[in-house]
Amino acid sequence: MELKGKKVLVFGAGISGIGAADLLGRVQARPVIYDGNTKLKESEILGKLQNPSGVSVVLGEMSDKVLEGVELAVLSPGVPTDLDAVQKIRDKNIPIWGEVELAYQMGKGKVLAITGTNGKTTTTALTGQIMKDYLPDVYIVGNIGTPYTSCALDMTEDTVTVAEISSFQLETIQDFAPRVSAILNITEDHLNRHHTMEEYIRVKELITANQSKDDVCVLNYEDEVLRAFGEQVKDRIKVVFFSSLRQLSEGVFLKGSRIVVREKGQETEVTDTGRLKLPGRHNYENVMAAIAIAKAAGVPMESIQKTVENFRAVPHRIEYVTEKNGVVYYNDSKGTNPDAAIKGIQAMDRPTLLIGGGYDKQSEYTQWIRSFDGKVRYLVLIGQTREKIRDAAKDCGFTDTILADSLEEAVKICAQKANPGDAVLLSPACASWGQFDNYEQRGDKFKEYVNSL
Ligand code: UMA
Repeated sequence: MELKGKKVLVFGAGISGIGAADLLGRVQARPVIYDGNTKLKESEILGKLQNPSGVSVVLGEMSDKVLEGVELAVLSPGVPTDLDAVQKIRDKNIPIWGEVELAYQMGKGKVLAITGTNGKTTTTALTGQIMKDYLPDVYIVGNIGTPYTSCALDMTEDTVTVAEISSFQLETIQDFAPRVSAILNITEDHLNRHHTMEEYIRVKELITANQSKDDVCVLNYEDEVLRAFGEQVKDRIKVVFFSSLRQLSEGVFLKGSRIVVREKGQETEVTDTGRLKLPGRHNYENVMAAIAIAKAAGVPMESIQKTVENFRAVPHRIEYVTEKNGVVYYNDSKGTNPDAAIKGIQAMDRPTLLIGGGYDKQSEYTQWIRSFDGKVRYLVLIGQTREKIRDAAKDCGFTDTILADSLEEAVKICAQKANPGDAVLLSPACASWGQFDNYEQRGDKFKEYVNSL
């Protein structure tokens, strides 16, 4: 689509909206940034743009007037597609692209795209590092925090883009076609947005929708949904499985403590898990997925091996903070759903004071509480879900819960109650929204409170 001179509505004034408006400005379109939040200030939004001239801002109600002459709407990932305001755009037959679709249409080169409920940030960061260590022109973008649109116009045919893509972003793709896609796992998350598990799975699987015979899709063999999906799409795309539980006839898998690639009957050892700086089986899965993606993108095995052995955990994912009075503090603010938080508590090897709770995504907490495995001394709860989690814990027979009014108070309670040799873990099983802008801010605040104890 030629965008020069066209009026384009950018829905959402967060980092995706700013990235999209900047890109549109550079191709001489006429962006109008729309945001439902009336507390935002036009001057502050314009102040974030590289070139605000010609960009207008509309806040509050989505009126018919705003949509007059609009030829394309670009949605930020956080905007639900069933919102009345979005329906209004649809009713006017205005094409709707997600911010990712806009970037894809404007970008160049090869795209490697990673989705999954958990592990996608670590896998994207690791895959991105493998590509950067091998090639000169690599961007790491998407849900990981750098909007894809912010780099799209700087790409060339030689660029490799490694993109973390959330289910929110997949809902609004159209032609987005990665050369290599990966779905790491699918467990319950974001049901307040997608409503049913079936719909959440459908949206995640959209990552392969425009892939064809020469493209590759990397899937977790131990996820039943993904194993079945692999069977279903294998005639349309090349499927590569990885497994942490069994030796596959083809693919990437754990053989004892070694990570092995088997291809056409030929086995190659990539590394030993003992040499990795990422702990836990879930991380071995992330590493195997990154190996499969990088291999499909043509990176030689020696280069892959070097990077995976040197790669450290990303911030906010079971991140060691400090030790105070014999108590070790870990920041797992990225544990934004029960399944991710289960990985957090499983990684602890000592009695733990766990801080949980936050924004209500209508998740079920029972499995998370059952995974405590006698390790949790106290569960300190904050945010909108604190009562709901306390009640779920009680139903599971776990009563050592404490309600706190803020994260700062929760940290102080943990510091008072912890004994030398204990761990304090922030792994909330909930999103941060409502109390914080995002999980990064929550994790940074946690580290600040811990360091000032
Ligand atoms: N808005 C409305 N109406 C709505 C909803 C939102 O006007 O109904 C406006 C808000 O007032 C706000 C703006 O939209 O001003 C926010 O847009 P956004 O929520 O899409 O946030 P961005 O800042 O653009 O960040 C988004 C992703 N956020 C979400 O998906 C919620 C970031 O993922 C991503 O890093 C960024 O784009 C760059 O691509 C964060 C996230 O929490 C990390 N992702 C979820 C997750 O990982 O679980 C999916």
